[in-house]
Amino acid sequence: MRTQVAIIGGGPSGLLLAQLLHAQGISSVVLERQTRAHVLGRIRAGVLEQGLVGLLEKAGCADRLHAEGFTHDGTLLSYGDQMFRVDFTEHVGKPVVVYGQTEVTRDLYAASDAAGGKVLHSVQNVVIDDADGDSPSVTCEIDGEPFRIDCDFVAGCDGFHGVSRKTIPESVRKEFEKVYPFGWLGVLSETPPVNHELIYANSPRGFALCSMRNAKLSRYYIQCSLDDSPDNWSDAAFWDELKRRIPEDQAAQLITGPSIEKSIAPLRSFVTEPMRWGRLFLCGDAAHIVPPTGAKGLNTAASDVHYLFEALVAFYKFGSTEDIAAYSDRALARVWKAERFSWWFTTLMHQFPGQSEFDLKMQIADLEFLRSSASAQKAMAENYVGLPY
Ligand code: RFL
Ligand code: PHB
Repeated sequence: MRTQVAIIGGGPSGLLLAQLLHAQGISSVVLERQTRAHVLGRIRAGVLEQGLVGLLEKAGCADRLHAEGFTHDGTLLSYGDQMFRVDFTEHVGKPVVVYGQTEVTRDLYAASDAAGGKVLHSVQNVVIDDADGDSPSVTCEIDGEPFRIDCDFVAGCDGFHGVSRKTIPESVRKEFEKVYPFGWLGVLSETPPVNHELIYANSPRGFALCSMRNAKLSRYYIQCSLDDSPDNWSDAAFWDELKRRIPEDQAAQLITGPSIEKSIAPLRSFVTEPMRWGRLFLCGDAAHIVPPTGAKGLNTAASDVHYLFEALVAFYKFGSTEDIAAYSDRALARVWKAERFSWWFTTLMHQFPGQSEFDLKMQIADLEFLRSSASAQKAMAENYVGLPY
């Protein structure tokens, strides 16, 4: 089979790129290792920057997002008994939208189905060949049968554990990593959110986050140890611990109920450079990971998709290779700023094993500065709503 762009990975990056290309008449095939049901069963991001909303509009799949998503003009931060609000619209004139990644992915699949898009599932043993030559190809197995795609370009949208990044020779690739000594235990429950905005809480017992998917579906996280397991946490124990980590008045109004999903995610900062090798481009989690504090993962994946889409359109419409050559530098310039923000916000809000009294004082001083300084709030808001593409 032949296509213009072979896309490895049918998560949000791969599906969004495919839809944007389709709207420009550029053909693609998406190869996804899992079933569609598996991809749609993953509970992940919940906060979308305007940049991602704009891309979804351009891809023709933002109708449900506009109907069901919630505009958030600010967020709450707490430490000790203090709680304060950072107002995004006041400081930078832009809100964020709360709409689950699962729903974004569902909408992208629906748009792909409507457009007759080619998304092949349960694809095994993907190998990318000749990515640094003029005619790359991708081989794999589908239902045990060999399958080959010849293409002009390969987009590696296959997440942190995919094959695309590892296709770039080690002599070319440089990786930067920071692993945090804790994880997030997340719970999804069919209960109304405790507050109409998100609450990021720094407590002596560890970080907590109160988030949501809609008016009847809440998403809560608590910092946990890396060797912990969701099986160690009954629903009652989770709610008790969450209540101890958020301000008393919020805990008093928290409505609890049975969890419908419970999982632990490790926290990591990771970047690989470069993000292009010949005709292979890395996009999203395949190239970088942020800790979830600050909600930058999916949004940074979206900015990669934007730069890659622009580069491919310039190539196919005008024969220009300038943007293709610039892709890695352009994407990385924004990626590193999102990495910095996510690292800063994670460091500010979590308890670190072995943290000294001095380190704790620094966290509190940083939080008090943020609470009292309009310019510090503006800098936070600017990063939270998303830096320009
Ligand atoms: P994905 O979503 O991992 O999709 C990659 C796809 O590639 C497939 N794949 C392969 N396919 C073929 N062959 C192979 N060899 C393959 N290997 C893998 C996989 O099955 C998968 O379907 O990467 P993508 O598309 O780059 O999207 C990135 C986002 O998923 C990720 O950055 C966010 O979920 C991170 N994240 C958040 N980001 C935000 O912007 N805002 C948030 O509020 C937010 N909250 C979160 C998060 C991530 C979390 N976890 C669990 C990691 C909260 C959590 C708890
Ligand atoms: C979520 O709702 O899953 C969520 C929200 C904000 C974050 C991370 C995760 O910073």
